[in-house]
Amino acid sequence: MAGFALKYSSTAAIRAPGTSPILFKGDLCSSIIKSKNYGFDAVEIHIRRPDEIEIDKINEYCFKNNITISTIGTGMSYVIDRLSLTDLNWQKRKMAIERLKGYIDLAEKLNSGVIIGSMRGKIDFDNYNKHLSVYRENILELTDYAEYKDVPIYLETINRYEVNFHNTIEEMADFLSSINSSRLKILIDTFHMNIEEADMEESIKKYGNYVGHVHFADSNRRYPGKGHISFRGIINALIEIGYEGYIAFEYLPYPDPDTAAKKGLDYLLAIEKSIAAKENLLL
Ligand SMILES: [Mn+2]
Repeated sequence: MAGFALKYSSTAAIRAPGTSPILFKGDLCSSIIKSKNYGFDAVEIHIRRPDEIEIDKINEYCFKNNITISTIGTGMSYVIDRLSLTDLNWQKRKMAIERLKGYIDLAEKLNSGVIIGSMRGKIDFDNYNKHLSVYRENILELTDYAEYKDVPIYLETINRYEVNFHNTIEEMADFLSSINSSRLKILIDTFHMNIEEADMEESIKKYGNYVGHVHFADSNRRYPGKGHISFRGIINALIEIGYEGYIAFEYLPYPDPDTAAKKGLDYLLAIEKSIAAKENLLL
């Protein structure tokens, strides 16, 4: 957004339950136009299968409206199809890998990144080492493929009630440094951070080099400003680390998608404006 430091993405899905944290539902091309009209810089699309969208049409709409597809959300492949990278059944794991390679192929064509969040799966602690070892193998295979396709992968740090391992940014950063791929970064999500991080701003500053993508939602998964997270602090931390990626609005479309989109954007842009004004005063 002109004059502002940060870039914002809406979230869109063709189909999703009303209770999922996605702003716009229905035809993706309409959501692209809507996002542009609200002032978003990009759209994050959440899709179940990589082959369910018309790539050329999406690219054409993005080009015409001067907007991009920042990221592809893959959570539906776990929520609906139960595909995960920690599944101890090798056939299911193979299906998860194939699905994710499909998302990477799509991302290459849309010039986007791929999110791996829920697809990390849930593990049982009696088999912790087995789960973690197949997980590592799978992530290595996917990062190799992503490097070859030149597509970034964003591994999401998720709270313990949804994914039961690597819940803090520190744990995720440790895992990433053991993988050591230039295409693998962390997706930080304020809703999850609010549950897991001792100090959200400090974590962002400390692990800034690892951060590749950001999800914004307030403490209650509503639009920023509707809960108790300090977005001023978060925005300051992101500016301080020189964050250049996108911030996607992954929150509940309450009371309705349009109000939620507008209120969230207005709130964050007002914070950015006041930070910029303060900086000018100090000069
Ligand atoms: Mn998220």
